[in-house]
Amino acid sequence: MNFGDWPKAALRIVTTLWAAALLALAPQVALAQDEAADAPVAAAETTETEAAEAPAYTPLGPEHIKGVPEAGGIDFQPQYTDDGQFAYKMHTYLLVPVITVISLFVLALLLWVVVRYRRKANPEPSKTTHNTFIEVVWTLVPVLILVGIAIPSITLLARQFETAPEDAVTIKATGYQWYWGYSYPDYGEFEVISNMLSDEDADANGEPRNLAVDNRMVVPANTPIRLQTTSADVIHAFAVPSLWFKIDAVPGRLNERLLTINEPGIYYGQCSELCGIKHGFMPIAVEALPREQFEAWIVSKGGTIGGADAAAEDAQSAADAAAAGDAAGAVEAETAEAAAE
Ligand SMILES: [Cu+2]
Repeated sequence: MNFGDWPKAALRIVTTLWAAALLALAPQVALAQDEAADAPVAAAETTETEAAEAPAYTPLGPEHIKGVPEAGGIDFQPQYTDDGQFAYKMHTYLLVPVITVISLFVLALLLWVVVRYRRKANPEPSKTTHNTFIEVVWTLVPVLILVGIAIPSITLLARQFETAPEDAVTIKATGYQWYWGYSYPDYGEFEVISNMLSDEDADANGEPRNLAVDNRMVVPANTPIRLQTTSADVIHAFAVPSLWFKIDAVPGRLNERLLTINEPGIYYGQCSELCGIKHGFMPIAVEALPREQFEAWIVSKGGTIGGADAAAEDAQSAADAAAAGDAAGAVEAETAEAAAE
């Protein structure tokens, strides 16, 4: 038996079990989206006052470009999410050194065998066929290496599937042939359509060609985002390398992942599923802003701040009150509170 096979098979089984466990947890993710959409739009007055107070929105200039490919680059782009930084460290400080050491070690063994045991230098070949010690070593060491890689690898996998917290901002990216639409169900019913700029317009903006767009996907920085993707026609994929993010946009299906961007800036990505003749011309530009400026942008697009949330909360507390309407319910609630304290 090839010594490398069974540890690999074991790793594959472990990984498969993990994936199955994660899939079993997945349905919770799909339920989160409807709450905000069901809530009636209310509190228009507060929105108007807030709009008056909020600073006006101005798009970030090219000096804020952070996630962008460079000519001749061979490494990952700098990472601006915790998962990206974790993955980058695993790649740089674990995988690359392990790969390098193993490759050099195998190369050295080959060279040694070729030189030392060539026919001229070794006319009488040894008849040895077994060496228990060496066989144990060459089985155990690869197993330990694979386990050492599996631990951070499975950790990363699990982190990437973490469910967004309840107060995350929901943003839905819809792929169209061949542009993106971004809707913000927490802030009213509006969709921003994002088309690629021509080379001249991108150049005039100081932005890279084939990546600059007319309307960016504006998001809050340092805030958990429940990013959902779907498609109106064929399969697209929403991918932004510097945010460690790639998720398919499939017609009739809603995919969801948690995204938290660590700092304000502009991050470019591209559709990453061959989707037709202009597949290469539907870039993604994410603009992460501090919270107030993000809300100013929402207002500038005709969205409502807090309206849907507040209404949902009202509905929730009304439902709670109804449930706890009878005296027994009230006593139970009090007991529960006391227990919690
Ligand atoms: Cu596409």
